[in-house]
Amino acid sequence: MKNTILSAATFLVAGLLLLIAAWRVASPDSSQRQSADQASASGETDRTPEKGPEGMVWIPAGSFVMGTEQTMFPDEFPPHRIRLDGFWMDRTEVTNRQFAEFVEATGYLTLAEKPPEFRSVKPGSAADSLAILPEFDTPGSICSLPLESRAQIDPRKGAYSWWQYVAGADWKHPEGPESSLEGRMDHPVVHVSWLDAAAYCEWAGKELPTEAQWEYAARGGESGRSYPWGDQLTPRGEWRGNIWQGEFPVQDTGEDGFSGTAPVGSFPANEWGLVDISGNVWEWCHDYYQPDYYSYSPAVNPRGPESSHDPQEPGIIKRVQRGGSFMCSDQYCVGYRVSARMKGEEDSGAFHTGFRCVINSQ
Ligand SMILES: [Ca+2]
Ligand SMILES: [Ca+2]
Repeated sequence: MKNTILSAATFLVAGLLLLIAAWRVASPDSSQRQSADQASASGETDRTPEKGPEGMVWIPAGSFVMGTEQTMFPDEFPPHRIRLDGFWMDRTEVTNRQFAEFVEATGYLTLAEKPPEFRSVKPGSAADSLAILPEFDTPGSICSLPLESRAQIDPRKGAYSWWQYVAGADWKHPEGPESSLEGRMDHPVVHVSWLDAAAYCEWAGKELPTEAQWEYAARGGESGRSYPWGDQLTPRGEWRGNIWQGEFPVQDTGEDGFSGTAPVGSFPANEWGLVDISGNVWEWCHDYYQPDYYSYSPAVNPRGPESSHDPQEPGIIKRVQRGGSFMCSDQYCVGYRVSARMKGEEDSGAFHTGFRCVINSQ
């Protein structure tokens, strides 16, 4: 699990690449721009169910172009047409209130609340021989610590200067043992691993969205756009999601109204009624992560590769994360682009990572 710290460092590399790429994403490829057609994967016309589960919206069957050419990130390439059946999706990220109901009903303990173990290491890999360092051998999770200036960034540590393992940080203590959920029950739950999110979904009778479902839903029926709300980051000067403004990682000015997480639904929904699909917190998807999956992904209802493979950390089992978070800025991560892919080891959460669920129609 402590490899999450290494994963956090990849944000830095990714951020630099994205900075280079940022000029390219400003004008999406109009050749990809088209509405999803409204036919199910089996070819039958999709009918919107009259009434669905509470807090969920119907995402109609259709097809779309997944991925983009407008990127320097090879894992978003090649763009390819995908057809999906319709499904229900949570309108919001799962909130602390909802997660508390699950914990109250089941007594579930998240992994951040338990003694650390390596649960996401591939047997026989080089990582299999790693030992948990003493300073990490206590329950906790990953937080970004505030810096007073960029002078506090240690060049030898890089992103480790602000991403740190905090003992006692968990979903009930988002910034560590002195913090609480007071006033934050309608904020998205954080510090949940993929395994925790999957446990919640099973209890709720739901599933994590596949990566294809997530991107299709985020695009709201438009294949070529950069963001869930269109092609401009701030149309008419308005912020449409909770991300980072100001000098990263020193000062989040909260120009969009929020530093840190926001109550779900604080920003307008996309065409299909989804809020915070980009920004606020990263969202776990069902799929294992492989950077080249798009080159051989099936065209109908893809559910991800059979196993994970991240060349940067081949011994670690990783799942896909989508949508960026309140920590993403145009200086650094731009993970709030609808095509942007991220990965995280499946046994680790962080203070900017949550999830939402789906119910499949079949
Ligand atoms: Ca913000
Ligand atoms: Ca989100």
